[in-house]
Amino acid sequence: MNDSQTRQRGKAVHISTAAGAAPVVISPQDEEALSAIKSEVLSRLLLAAAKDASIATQRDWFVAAASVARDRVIRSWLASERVNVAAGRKRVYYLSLEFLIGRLFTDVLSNLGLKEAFDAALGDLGVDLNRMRDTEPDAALGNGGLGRLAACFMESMATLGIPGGGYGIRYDHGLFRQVIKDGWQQEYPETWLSFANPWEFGRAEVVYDVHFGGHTEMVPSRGGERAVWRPDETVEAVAFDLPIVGFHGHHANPLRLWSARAVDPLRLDAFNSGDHVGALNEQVRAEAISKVLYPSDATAAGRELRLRQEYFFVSASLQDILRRHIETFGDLHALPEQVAIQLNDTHPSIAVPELMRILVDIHGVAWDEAWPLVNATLSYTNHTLLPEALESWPVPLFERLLPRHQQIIYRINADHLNVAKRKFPGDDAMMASVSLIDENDGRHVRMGHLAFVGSHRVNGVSALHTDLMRKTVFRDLHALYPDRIVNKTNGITFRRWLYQANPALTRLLCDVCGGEVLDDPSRLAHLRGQSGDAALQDRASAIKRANKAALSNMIAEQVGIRVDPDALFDVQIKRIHEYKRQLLNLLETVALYNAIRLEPDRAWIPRVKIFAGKAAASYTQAKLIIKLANDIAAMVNTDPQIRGLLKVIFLPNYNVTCAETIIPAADLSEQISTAGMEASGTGNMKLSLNGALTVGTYDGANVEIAEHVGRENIFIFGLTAEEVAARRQAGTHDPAAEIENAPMLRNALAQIESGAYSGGDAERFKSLIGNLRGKDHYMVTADFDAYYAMQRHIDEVWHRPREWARLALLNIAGMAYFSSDRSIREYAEDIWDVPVEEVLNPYRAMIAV
Ligand code: 26Q
Repeated sequence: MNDSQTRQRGKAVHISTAAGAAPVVISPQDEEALSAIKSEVLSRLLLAAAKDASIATQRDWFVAAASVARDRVIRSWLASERVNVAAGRKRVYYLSLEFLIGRLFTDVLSNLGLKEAFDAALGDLGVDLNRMRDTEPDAALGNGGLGRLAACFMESMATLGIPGGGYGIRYDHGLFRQVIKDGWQQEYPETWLSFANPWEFGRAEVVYDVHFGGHTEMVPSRGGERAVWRPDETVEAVAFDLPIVGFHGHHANPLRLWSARAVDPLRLDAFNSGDHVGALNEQVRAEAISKVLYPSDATAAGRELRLRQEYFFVSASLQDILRRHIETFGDLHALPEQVAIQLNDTHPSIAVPELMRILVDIHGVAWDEAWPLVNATLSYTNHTLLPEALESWPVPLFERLLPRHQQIIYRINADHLNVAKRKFPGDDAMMASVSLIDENDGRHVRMGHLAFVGSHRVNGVSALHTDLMRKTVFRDLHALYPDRIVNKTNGITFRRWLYQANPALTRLLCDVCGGEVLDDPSRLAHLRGQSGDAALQDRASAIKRANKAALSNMIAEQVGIRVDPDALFDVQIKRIHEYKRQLLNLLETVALYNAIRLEPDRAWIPRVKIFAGKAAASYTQAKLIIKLANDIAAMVNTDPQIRGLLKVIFLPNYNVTCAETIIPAADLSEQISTAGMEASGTGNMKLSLNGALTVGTYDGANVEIAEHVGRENIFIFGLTAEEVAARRQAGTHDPAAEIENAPMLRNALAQIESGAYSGGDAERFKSLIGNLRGKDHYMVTADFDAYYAMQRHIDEVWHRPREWARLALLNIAGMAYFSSDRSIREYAEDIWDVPVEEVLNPYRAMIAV
C-alpha cells in the first residue's frame, strides 16, 4: 500500500513510513497545496522533460519534483536575502574544498515542511516514491569527516539565519565509486552530474578570472612603488549555486561552487592548421582544475594540481565576497565588521596572502592597515594533527605558480618573526619552529602556520584535540599568541541524522519529550528519568528492530548475505585508515571466531560485524585491510560450525546515503582510534544519537560523549592519549612483548600470517601483520586485550535486553550538545561575531566558557 492510499481527506490518518507511523492531518488548505504541487510537477514533466506521465522514467519524475521543490526554496532564499541586505547584516563565508552533501530531496522537503504533501501528491500521481528517490545521485564532493562537517554546518547556518554561505569547487567527479572485486577495492569515477542537476543554478554571468604563473614587477606609484603581478595563465571560474535551506524554511543560503573553464574554448589557429587535439590543450589544462576531487583524506598529496585547485577556488571566492561587500559598503576599510571567513582546514589558507594582495596591490591599502583587516576577517579550523596530513608546499613550486603570493608570504613572515623575536629574544629554535618557511628538508611553505598567523581565531574540533594542538603541532605559535586557539567541538545536523534518517525514533522522542524537542534538543534529557520504563524501552527496541530489518534487506541486496535482525549489529563505518584501527576490530573478529569454534556450546550472542568505508586509492595498507575484512568474511560466513553466531559484512561504496540506513540500525558503534589521533569524529555522534552504544577509546569527541551520556553508560577501553604519547616518547612500546602476553592475539596473527584466511597465500598480509610485529605505530597490540575483554563485557550486557535498551535511551538523552546548531552558535558568538536567529538560546547553559 502506498502513502496516498492510507490518506483520507479532511481528517487525521496515518501515513506509513519505513518504520512506524504518525498521524498527519490533511486540511482543505493542504488540499490546495497538494493539487498545486501535482499540477506543477506534471507541467515540469511536460515542459522541461518533454514527456507525459505515461512515459516518464523515475528520474524524470525526480527531476520534475525536485524542480518544484526548488521553486519553493527560491522564495525563502530571496526573502532572507532581501532582509539581510536591508539590514546590512554581517555575512559568514565557509571556504572548503569539500562538501559531502549527499542527496538533497528529502532534506529540502522536510526542512520546508513539505515532505508529507509531496509524498501524498506524488503518491496520487502513481509515483513509486522510494524508487524515485533512489535516482537522485549522492553528491560526494568530499572524502569524509571534514566534508560532511561542512555540509552539516551549512544546514545549521541556514537554520540559525546566519547570512552568507559556502564556497567550494564543483567537481565533475566527486569521490570515486568503490567496487569490491574478489575482496579487493577497485575505484571507478563517479558521475553525479551525468544527468541534469535540478538543485543547481548555473550563474553564467558570475565569472571571475583566476591567474597563475608569470612574474612580478615593481612599478612607480604615488611617489613610491608597488608590486604588479604579470601572470602568464588565466582560467575562468564560473559559479553554480546550490540552495541550502534551513529548518522550517525561514532562511536559505547558497553553496556556491566554482567550475573551471578555459578563457578560449579552443585555439582556432591550431585547429585550422589541422592540430585538432593540440587545439584543445589549454582547455584541458584549465578544466582539469575542477575535474576531480582529491581522493585522499589524510595525506597531503602535494601535487601541483592540488595547489591550483586551492588557489582557483580561494581567488574566485574572495573576488566574489569583496565585490558584494564593495557594492554594499563602498570600500574595504570595515571589512571585518561585515564579513567573516572561515577556512576549513589549511586547504584554503592561500586566502591569507590573496586577501593581502587584493587589499594592498589592487585597492592600494597600506600594508600595516591591511594586515589587521585580514587577520580580523579570517579564522581557521584545524581537523587533524597527523604529520602526514599537514600541508606544505615546496617554495620553488609556489614561486612558479604564485610568485606574488610567495613574496607576500615572505613579508608576512618577516613581520611575524619580528614579533616572535621581541617576545623570545635570542631563541633561534623558537624562530625556526614558528617560521612560515620550513627549512629542514628543502624549503617549504607551512600552510598550517600561514593560516594560524593570518587568523584571529584558530580552532580545534574537540576538547582533547584542541588541547593537543596547544601542546604539540602549534605549541610555539600558541606561546606567541596564547589567546588565539579556541575549542569548537563538532556537531551534526539532527535534521538529517535523526529526523530524516530515523522518522520512527523521532516520533517516539516527540511523544516522550514533546514536539518542542525538534527545535530544542536539550529536551532529550527528559528521556533520562524514563530510561527504566519498560514500555518506552519496548517501543525504542521495536523501532531499532524495524531499522535493522531494513538494513538486513540492504545487506542481502548488496552482498547477498542473510543476517539475523535479532543479532547484535556492530558497526564500524568510516574511511579506512590505520589510525582508525579497523585492523583491531578484525583481529578481535578472528579471536572471537576462534573462541566460538573452541567452545561452540557456550552462550555466545549472535553478532553481525558490519564494516564500510573507502581507502585512498594509493594507500596500500588501507586497501589490504579491506581485503582482509573480505577474506575473513568469506571464511566466517560460510562456516557451518559456528551456526551463524558471527557474520562479517563489508558493505561496498559507503556514502552519505547508505549511512542513513546503517546508522539507525546500529546497536554498537566502533570508535576505536589510537588515542590522540582522531581529531573529533562525527560518526560517533550520529550513532549515539540513534541509540547505538559506543565501544571506544578516550579519543576525540568520545571523551565529551562519555561526559554527556555518563561515563558508566559507554564502553571505554585502552590507552589514553597521554599514555600513547608517553610510550612513544620513551620508546617503550614493545609489540613483541604485547603479542607474547596476549595468546588470542598471538593466535590470530599466526593464522593470518600462515595464509589461513587467504587460501594458503602467506604473502598477502605479510606487510600488514609485519607492521604490527615491528613498530606497531598505532598500538593495536597494546590495546588488543582490553578491547577483547570489553567486547565480552558487551556480550554480557546484550544478554540483558532491558539493560541494553536503558543504556541506549540514556545515550540518546545525552546527545543534545552534539547538535551542529550548538557548534555554529559557538562559532557565531566567539569567532564570527554575528547574531543568530532565536532570542532563546537553548544551548546557553551547555556552552563551556
Ligand atoms: C590535503 C592536501 C592534499 C590532498 C588532500 C588533503 C586532505 C584532504 C582531506 C587532508 C585531510 C583531509 C580530511 C581530513 C578530515 O576529514 N579530518 C576529519 O575531520 C573531521 C571533522 O572535523 C573530524 O571529525 C575527524 O576526526 C577528522 O579526521
